[in-house]
Amino acid sequence: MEIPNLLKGKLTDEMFLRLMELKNESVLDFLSWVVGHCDPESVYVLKGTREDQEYVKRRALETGEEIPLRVPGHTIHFDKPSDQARAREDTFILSEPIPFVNTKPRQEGLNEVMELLRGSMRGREMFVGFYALGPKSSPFQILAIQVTDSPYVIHSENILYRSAYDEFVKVGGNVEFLRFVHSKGTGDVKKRRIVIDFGGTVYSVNTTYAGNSVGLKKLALRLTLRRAVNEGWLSEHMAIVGLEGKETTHYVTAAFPSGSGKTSTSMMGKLVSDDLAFIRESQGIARAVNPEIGVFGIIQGINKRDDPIIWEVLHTPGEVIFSNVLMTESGEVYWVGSEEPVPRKGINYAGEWWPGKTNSEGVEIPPSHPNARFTAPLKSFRNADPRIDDPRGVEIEAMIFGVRDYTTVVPIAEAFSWAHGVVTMGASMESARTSAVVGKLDEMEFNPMALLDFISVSLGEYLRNYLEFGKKLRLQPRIYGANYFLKDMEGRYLNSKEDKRVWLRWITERLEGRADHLRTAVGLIPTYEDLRRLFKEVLNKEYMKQQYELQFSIRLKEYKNKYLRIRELYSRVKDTPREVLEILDEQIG
Ligand code: SPV
Ligand code: MN
Repeated sequence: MEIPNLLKGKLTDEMFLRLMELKNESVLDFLSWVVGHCDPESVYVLKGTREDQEYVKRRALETGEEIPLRVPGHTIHFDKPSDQARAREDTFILSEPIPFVNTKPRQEGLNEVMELLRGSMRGREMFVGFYALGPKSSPFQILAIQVTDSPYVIHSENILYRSAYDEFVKVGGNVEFLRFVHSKGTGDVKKRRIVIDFGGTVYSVNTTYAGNSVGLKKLALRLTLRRAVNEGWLSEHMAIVGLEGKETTHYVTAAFPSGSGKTSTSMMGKLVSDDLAFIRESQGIARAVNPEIGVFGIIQGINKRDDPIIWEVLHTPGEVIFSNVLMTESGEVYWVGSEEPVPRKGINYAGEWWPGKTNSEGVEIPPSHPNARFTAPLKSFRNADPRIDDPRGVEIEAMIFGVRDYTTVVPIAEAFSWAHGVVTMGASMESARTSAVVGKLDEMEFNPMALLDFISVSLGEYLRNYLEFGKKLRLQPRIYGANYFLKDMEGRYLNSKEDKRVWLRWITERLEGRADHLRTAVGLIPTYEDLRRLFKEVLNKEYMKQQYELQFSIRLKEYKNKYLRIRELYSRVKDTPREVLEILDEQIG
């Protein structure tokens, strides 16, 4: 094995040895190519040791990408004002056209991003990180390499993913791995590009927002989703949470569009995952793992009363990166919805901030961006499940599909069957847009399984795989549709934030055969008697018949229109499985 001179010239002796130890030609080829094309000043190869982690953090501070805060271990990072969320318009999958997906012809997309990446790391240090998605040495494991000129990005990767240099060494030359190339570039957001090549590489340039730059998160999801569809498993945008039952813990998955209650749901039980899940069939059982080991969560609205666990993480010494919140002179942070006094001045993503400050269009700048976030390791959360690294995964008994829907969907309902749930709850999700993506707020969007932004195959193929996956299972998870956002005719929310505890308890009791149901046209709903009991037991609240009727009357006209819209969409997707249309037809009635 030989390291090409171009690459060798950027390495210290120690880094040279680290690369040699891998005994892997394809890693060397890949890195030589990046170095040749992006031209960094030097290359730091991470083994994932404590010293490496400390070095990256130090570099993040030295380059100014992170600023230390008052609480030890806490830092803050700012993205550009127009780089605060997932950038749909600038994200391309290189392939033939796929319905609902932003695609570009391969050569055109590659040419464009290569041009933007050429020399983009000049004068900067390049980091090379080795990671695993999923528990190491497990059947779920997928290896990946992140290359970036941003210490903030590699710091985030270190918090969010399992370091796996040792796995690369163990598997040696034959190892397959995903590749992520990121460069801050010139920082010109107008030239932001995120380009997904099914050859196994994702390129990202002129952006730092973690959803666009931290490769192993949503960029990897496009690659793993496609692989899952080809191999017969599921790679999903779902939390995994353990609900305590009478005798055992019941693990459930929860898919919600960003900003619609997924993280808070995952705090209401034992936390395995707050965002992503790999689900495989083993001996007839659906088993799930978290590809990640950290949380990149929305911070707006987190307060001590509603989110005590997250609150604690955000106020305890330990590793936390805040992004795009307000920082005060004394190194404190403030975010909207924290129920703390608003500081009179500070620094935020748009520079100096004071109450009433407006941008160039005269629009008031909030102290923290609505998509401001925190990055923290799972192990900091006191509800972290001890089975996070279980190589077999946890057995999934139920799947929740939740929407942000003001007009139609009942707070909680159980599907008649796996296929009914997959089609009428998962594949039929429509949800109001939130700040997690660039675009007009509150517009209703079709968002099947909360992953339309990440889908990388035809929806028909994706659903075929889903339905077939269920057929392999001896114990099919029950499926639930949830909606925490239903409003009455006057536009008032019909539920409070904490009510979701009751819906989760109902699911738990259903799984244990302790709660009853009422059969409706759209699914099985709780009875008034059970909910009255559960509201008392869980929240110590009275629950009135009238509330129940407002929340659980089936709005048939709205439902029918919803399913007509959904059917129309699927009838335009050429490879929609016939079963999907049949189930929708039956639902429309
Ligand atoms: C989400 O918005 O769903 C996230 C953050 O998990 S991002 O990485 O931007 O997708
Ligand atoms: Mn997400």
